[in-house]
Amino acid sequence: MNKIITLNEFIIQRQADFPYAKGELSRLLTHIGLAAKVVNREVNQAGLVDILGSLEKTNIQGEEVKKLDVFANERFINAMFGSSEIAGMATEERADIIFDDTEMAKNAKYVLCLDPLDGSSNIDVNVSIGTIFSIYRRITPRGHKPELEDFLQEGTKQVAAGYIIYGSSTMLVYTTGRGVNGFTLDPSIGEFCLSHQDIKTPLIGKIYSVNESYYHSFSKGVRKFIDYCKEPDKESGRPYTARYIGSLVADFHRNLLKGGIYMYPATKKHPNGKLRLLYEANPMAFIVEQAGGMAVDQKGQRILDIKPTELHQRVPLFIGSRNMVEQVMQFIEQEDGILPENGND
Ligand code: P6P
Repeated sequence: MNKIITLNEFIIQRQADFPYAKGELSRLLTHIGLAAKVVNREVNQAGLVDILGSLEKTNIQGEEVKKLDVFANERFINAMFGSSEIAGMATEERADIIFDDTEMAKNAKYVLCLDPLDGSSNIDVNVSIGTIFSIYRRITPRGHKPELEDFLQEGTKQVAAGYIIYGSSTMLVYTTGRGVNGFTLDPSIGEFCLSHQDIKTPLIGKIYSVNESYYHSFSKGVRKFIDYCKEPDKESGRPYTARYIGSLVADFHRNLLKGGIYMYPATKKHPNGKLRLLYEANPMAFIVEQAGGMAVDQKGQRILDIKPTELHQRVPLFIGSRNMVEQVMQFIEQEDGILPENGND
């Protein structure tokens, strides 16, 4: 019988990969695992306790705030500052960066960008949702509170990124730049156990994930690619399969394992797409590239190379199997030119 390797054992084993790290990153990842277990418990009980539904208010994004959004946000904030390894955080639920005015936090090495509960509109109907995190080394001097520039770093500067998917089973998937590994929560022992070692996404995908209700609002190149996915063609295995759950973490995770592309293109309503660069696109781009995939914006620019200018800036996202990302970029280039117009009338 294979030996069970828990998340903590794995992190410690891999710590040798980071000679410069004296265990801070390991402790931080361990605390993320702890926060994930707490949120998982609430997500799984959500139907039983008064934590479903809305708080009848909107967040800074103008989106309806679910009770679980706030719960997850607060749990991760507490766990992260409790790790004493984080100087500050940027989360979807807060307009500005959050920091802990203690000497311990001011001297911490890392900052964290977080989407505490992505896809939470699905929680009331029991569809998988997730938490997405991205970790950077701060660039301003330690001993002081972090500044905005600590968070506006290119995605290539991430030291770690990952997500937790609260689904039929709860998984934590992360990378520190040496491959992607997945851990499944074993509720009987309350531990995340290594279940998907060194994940590689299929280079050839046959699943496309996009909200087709916006079809007429997409650029011509995007529309042409969607038409291409639907055209029967035995040789290339088309029509491809359409799968869209409306929860990035769930759609991304399925495509990561099975191959496919997730797209959130520019539309009239969302000229820069809907997904945020810092705590959705960048962490998923780090993971998919480590797994052999590709992630670009609608100009074909590598997501990880984008220099952020705002904390909550949005970016069009095309992410997944290399062949499908290259295919859609060819349609965009030939139909829309290099800088495609945003959306159609
Ligand atoms: P739409 C959830 O709000 C989210 O950020 C992603 O998880 C999901 O893929 C997308 O938005 C769904 O957006 O416009 O298709 O409902």
